[in-house]
Amino acid sequence: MSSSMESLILELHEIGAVKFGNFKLKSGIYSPVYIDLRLIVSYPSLLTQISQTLISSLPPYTSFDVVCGVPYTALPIATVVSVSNSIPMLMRRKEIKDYGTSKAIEGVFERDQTCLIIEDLVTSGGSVLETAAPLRGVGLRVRDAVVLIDREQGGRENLEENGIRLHSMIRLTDMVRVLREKGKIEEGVEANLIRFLKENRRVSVVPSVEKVKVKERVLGFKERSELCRNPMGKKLFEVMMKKETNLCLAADVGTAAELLDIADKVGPEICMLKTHVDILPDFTSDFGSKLRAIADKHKFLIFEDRKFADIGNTVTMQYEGGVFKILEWADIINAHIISGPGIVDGLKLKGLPRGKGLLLLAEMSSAGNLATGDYTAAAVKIAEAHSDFVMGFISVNPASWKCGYVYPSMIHATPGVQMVKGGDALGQQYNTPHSVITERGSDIIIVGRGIIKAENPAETAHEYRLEGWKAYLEKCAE
Ligand code: S5P
Repeated sequence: MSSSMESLILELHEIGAVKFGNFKLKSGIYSPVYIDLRLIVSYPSLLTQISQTLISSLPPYTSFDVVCGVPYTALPIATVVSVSNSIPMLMRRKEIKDYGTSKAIEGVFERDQTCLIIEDLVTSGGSVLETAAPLRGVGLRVRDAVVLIDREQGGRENLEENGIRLHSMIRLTDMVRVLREKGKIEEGVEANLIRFLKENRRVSVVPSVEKVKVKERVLGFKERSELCRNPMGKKLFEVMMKKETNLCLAADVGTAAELLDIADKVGPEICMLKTHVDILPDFTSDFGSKLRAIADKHKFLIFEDRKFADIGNTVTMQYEGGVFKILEWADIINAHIISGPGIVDGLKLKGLPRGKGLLLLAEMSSAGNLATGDYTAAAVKIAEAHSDFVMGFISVNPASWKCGYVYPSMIHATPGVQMVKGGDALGQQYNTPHSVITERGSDIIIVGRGIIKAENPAETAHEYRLEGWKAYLEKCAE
């Protein structure tokens, strides 16, 4: 360790930014060391020294166009870095207000520019991820984060898993060693800390989901797929881009034989085929493998519209067992949130290890349905907390959602779509592909009777596909 780094450590100790004792941390665990870097604003020369060393400690391969500090403690550090190196800075708002022009990210930038995140202290890396999410949400690239002190409790690994390299100036163990060598702390204190770090090696984080204001920016499927944490969501974005289709067929036909037949005919036009397997009188245990062969041939994903709604424990059995064994063959399933977040935990237990994805029913298309307002908002909250498994929503008008955000990594699939606005005799309500994608803010049109009752389903599916994709391109060009 260089002598300037040693003197920096001693100075931090001197001003009381590093304390030893027994402290309760944000995560609830007790730590023998407490680091409070908020004080450095009172020591301008120390702040300057930290800011200069942060930048000069970066390996030469790191390149960036802008810097952004993690609010709040790192904001002054980022400001000094920006001013003294003439690198433009961005600011992330912790709260996005529903009024005025406030945005998640303040400052001037261009999509595809690279942003370096600056942080004072990293434990799990959760705060860095919370700042990376909105930056990535507006199209910026985030590859590196630089931190003054790394507590060595999994931050490096958690960030690595999210595509961010962590560069730390000082590691906690080095800091404590220097303080012991300089006689500032007893040997026992150092041993105590090493034991604590061994026992608390990895503080886990639930990565936060990117959100941007509804009107802020429309990202394309390619950029959105990069933000996606659920592997099936990523795959769906990729299928849509490759095949240039955002059409899902709701294959509500009378028999399994008819379903397999229409799947083969319409397969080239769709990104996803939706089944209601419990309506098929001739269902046999090889249905899944037969449908899978057709899906592989035409490169579409299989979505079983099971609408799970029970408690977590029950849905694990419904998903995996019974006659249908949905887990074996369906790529994607959906669930109501009426029973609370436990349903997602249950389905995730079975589905996530096998790379599956879940759509939450945040809204419904039928007249008088109760999935509105606070209910929809609750679905969004649950999705946010499970962005590793929830890949998106069944929604009808996400552009009108009160929260005022869009989640670029989450896919919206909308049922109740026909070429002409209208409805059926049992409460179904239809909107056109164009209005669903452009005005209502959805990504995928789910079409059933509009295609299966047509004289030539394959030809009609082709027309829906062109309409849906044209609307998507129009939205991107806005
Ligand atoms: O709110 C909803 C949710 C779903 S998944 N409204 C719906 O209509 N669906 C499904 O979409 C429904 O179960 C059916 O399979 C399909 C719509 O079919 P269509 O014939 O009315 O296009």
